[in-house]
Amino acid sequence: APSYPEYTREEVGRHRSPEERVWVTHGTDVFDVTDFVELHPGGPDKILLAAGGALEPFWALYAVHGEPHVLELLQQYKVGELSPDEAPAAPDAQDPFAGDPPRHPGLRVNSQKPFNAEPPAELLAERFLTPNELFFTRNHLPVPAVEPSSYRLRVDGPGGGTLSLSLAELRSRFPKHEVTATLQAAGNRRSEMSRVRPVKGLPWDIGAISTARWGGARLRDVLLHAGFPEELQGEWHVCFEGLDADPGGAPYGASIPYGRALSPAADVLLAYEMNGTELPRDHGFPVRVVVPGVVGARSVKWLRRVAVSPDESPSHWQQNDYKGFSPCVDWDTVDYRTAPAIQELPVQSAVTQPRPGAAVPPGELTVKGYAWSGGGREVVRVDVSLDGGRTWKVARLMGDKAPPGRAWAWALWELTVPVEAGTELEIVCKAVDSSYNVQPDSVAPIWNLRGVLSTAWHRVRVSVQD
Ligand SMILES: Nc1nc2c(c(=O)[nH]1)N[C@H]1C(S)=C(S)[C@@H](COP(=O)(O)O)O[C@H]1N2
Ligand SMILES: [Mo]
Repeated sequence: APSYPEYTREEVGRHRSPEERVWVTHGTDVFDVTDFVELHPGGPDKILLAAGGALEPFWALYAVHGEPHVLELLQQYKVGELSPDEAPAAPDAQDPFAGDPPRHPGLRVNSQKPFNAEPPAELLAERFLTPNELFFTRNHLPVPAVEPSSYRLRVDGPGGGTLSLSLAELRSRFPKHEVTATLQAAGNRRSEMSRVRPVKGLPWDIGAISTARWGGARLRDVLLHAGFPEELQGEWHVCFEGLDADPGGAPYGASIPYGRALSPAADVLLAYEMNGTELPRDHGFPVRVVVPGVVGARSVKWLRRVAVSPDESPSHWQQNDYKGFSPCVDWDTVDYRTAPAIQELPVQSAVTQPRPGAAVPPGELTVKGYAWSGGGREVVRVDVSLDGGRTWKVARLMGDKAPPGRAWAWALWELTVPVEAGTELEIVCKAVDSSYNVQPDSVAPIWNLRGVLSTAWHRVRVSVQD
């Protein structure tokens, strides 16, 4: 057998583009796949996501790679082996984030501690259900370590008593209900807003949105079991607390109106399953709230307590964050008491393919993307322009028809159009929901200091190769 040179993972990591050569690893083998990039059946953009690192986490997402001929094909590109004395880095005992779970290397990380990351746009709309490993993660604090056998959910009852539910009781006492729902962060597409004027917040691109099939108990069933009525007179809220707490001991918290929590049509879950498996640690293991049609911030993860109150959650994240303001409001004048907490989100859409700055081949171009609206409002149409919004075509919507008013999941869409060599395109998309709500055409008039609710027409400039 030929003997191969040895490389460290760091050395492999320096080969991430066709200019620096494209190296990947599989097992302990190192491959130079530069010449294969253009031949990749899934497209060059997809294989480049793995450049400089291991293939396995990506192959795990796409079953076709499991076939033997794929490994055979790879073998011809072998250039080396990983050095056997590569030791994993020792965890730091002082670091509050040292206990965070491992993550998929394909995620685009916006902040490591706390962990905030989005799936790469190239993979975002490839699947109707986002694989758990790629589902965007929005953490404010370290991920709590929960021992499932000692986990208890506390529900404060109406008469002052409390209900304490183990994970086994939550699973066995209440019927399992399944809902396919998209979660979107309030700050999705914030980076487009910062280009108008700086805003405070994580620089999310278009990927702070993902879709899963959630399984769990209905919040409604648990509250009725605790003794709450179908309806309460006046204003009431259901408040949630997470097991993650800031250094002062304040837990992450949020609330939703009582009516939504009790409505059988609102499908609010205490979820313990995500796409058929137990919740991953980053997404709230062992139990999280899922509030379909509502901003992600209300879907409290690592749920420890549910309470009913005449007031909204006292949490910082309910009171002094996740609210929208006029472009004229700045950090000197903002008064968080004057604006309602964001609940249902406005209609949204984005182009996931091609990516900004791409040079696409002439002939036929397929434009792909997602569209979604809050409050269960179905996306009824997506318009796409290739000339900056002067002329339009209607995209083909893909997805299952939802019951009226309960369209909790996004629609993926695509449009194939002829494109001429040597031209510049400004691709634009905009969605229409079942209430005929539309997206604003530009960002500046909806700019706000926190960079939330960024839903302007999505614009992507590309050139067509000669
Ligand atoms: N306990 C707890 N719940 C939380 C958060 C958090 O930091 N702690 N982040 C919230 C926000 S702002 C969003 S957008 C969603 C993100 O859920 P995901 O990480 O599963 O995508 O979780 C929400 N629930
Ligand atoms: Mo969020």
